Amino acid sequence: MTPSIFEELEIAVIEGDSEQCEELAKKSLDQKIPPLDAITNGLAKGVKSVGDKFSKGEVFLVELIMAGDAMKAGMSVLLPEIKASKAEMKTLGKVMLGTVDGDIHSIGKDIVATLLEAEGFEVINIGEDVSSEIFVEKVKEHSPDILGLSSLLTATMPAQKEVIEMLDKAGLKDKVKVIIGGAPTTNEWADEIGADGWAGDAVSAVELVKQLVGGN
Ligand code: B12
Repeated sequence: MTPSIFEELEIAVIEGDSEQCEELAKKSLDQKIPPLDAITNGLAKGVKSVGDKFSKGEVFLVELIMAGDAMKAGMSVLLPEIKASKAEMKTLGKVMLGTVDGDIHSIGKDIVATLLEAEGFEVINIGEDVSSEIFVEKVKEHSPDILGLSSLLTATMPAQKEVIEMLDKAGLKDKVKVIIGGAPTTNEWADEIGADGWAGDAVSAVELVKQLVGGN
């Protein structure tokens, strides 16, 4: 049986083949597959599979890096399409997103950023490995309605807590709603550190942001 386009995307990520990922992403668009489906059911499955193998010691870091790059290559084709498909201009609110100190994982955060933009939010993506001090400075500078903190490493989750504490000390905690996410984080962790919300994927993140902005 020939593999589906989703399986092909998954395999291309597992093989760390960036060029193939780009080609297949274009092919999926030609086949009128919704770009978010190609990401979720294809690229993300591949990257998850490599991550699982990495944690069991079955693949090396170089394979993890190649899988991450391949996923990003596919996303470079698909994310602009998500934005373009919802070109309607309306600003529902301002959301600032960043990955916390010591953590360079960007893929999940960037998907959240794109979906929020597509839904009509103004998004300020301040990147990865952002120190807690910079988060506070940027909140002062841009006054976002929502601040989203991404963390993919258990070792960097405490930085989410630190940002919230520093916002509190700076008298900004009541001025911005803080949401958190990233694979190792949970709703319980969000409660524990005093975050205003948690979401496990980009679609729920959009729902959460809408809810929080609506409740302002
Ligand atoms: C790709 C990847 C990398 C790439 C990152 C490339 C990039 N530019 O992002 C590279 C190779 C650089 C990398 C490096 C490392 N990685 Co890595 N990596 C991964 C991998 C395979 C996939 C992550 C990913 O992109 N997933 C796909 C996206 C779509 O999912 P997501 O990130 O979870 O995001 C979704 C949700 O979580 C949520 N979300 C995400 N952020 C936010 C934010 C908010 C506000 C909200 C509401 C929601 C939200 O929505 C997103 C979309 O649906 C994971 C394995 C895994 N299963 O997660 C390991 C993993 C995260 N890495 C791991 C490790 C250990 C490392 C390294 C330490 C390896 C090393 N020895 O050097 C380094 C760390 C470097 C650093 N200082 O950060 C471990 C972490 C273990 C742990 N619990 O601490 C994992 C789990 C692999 C494993 N099983 O061991 N990694």
